[in-house]
Amino acid sequence: MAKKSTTEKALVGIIMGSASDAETMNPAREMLTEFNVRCEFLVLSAHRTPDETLAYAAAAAGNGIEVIIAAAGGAAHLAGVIAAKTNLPVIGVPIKSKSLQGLDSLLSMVQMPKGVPVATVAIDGAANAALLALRILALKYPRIAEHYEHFRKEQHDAVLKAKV
Ligand code: RP5
Repeated sequence: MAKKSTTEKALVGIIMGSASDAETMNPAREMLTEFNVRCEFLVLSAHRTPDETLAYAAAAAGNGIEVIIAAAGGAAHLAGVIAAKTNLPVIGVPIKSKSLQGLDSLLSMVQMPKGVPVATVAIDGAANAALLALRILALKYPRIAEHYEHFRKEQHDAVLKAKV
């Protein structure tokens, strides 16, 4: 497939609750890069930097962001707090925690109250979060839709070619 130019501005915000989440979230950044979609990749905490988190969420759409991916572990309120302050689609990634292996993160994130949706993916599901963001963007950007079809075909062919 011909290489397509990368979007000029960041369309996706990847936010994580701690620098310790960055390694887990790198696959999301890599997936978006593979699709030539720019992203912001930054640490903001619902609990440790609440004012900055709310300010980011409130300004994101005006800054050109179209989808937000929010990752947090433990008492994982980041995605929900961001969703409370923006109308952009918010995808939550529950991060695997040391004490409860991410079950705490998953349950904190997935049980949003009616009226404030967060699309929660699997524990540590960074790549799928990016793919879901790309599917949302593909509704607006034909070249992302085309790239996604190519990705699906490659995945399909790889499964059928697998030697076991
Ligand atoms: C959450 O607590 C973060 O998202 C991270 O997953 C977890 C641990 O954070 P650190 O104590 O490593 O900063 O807020």
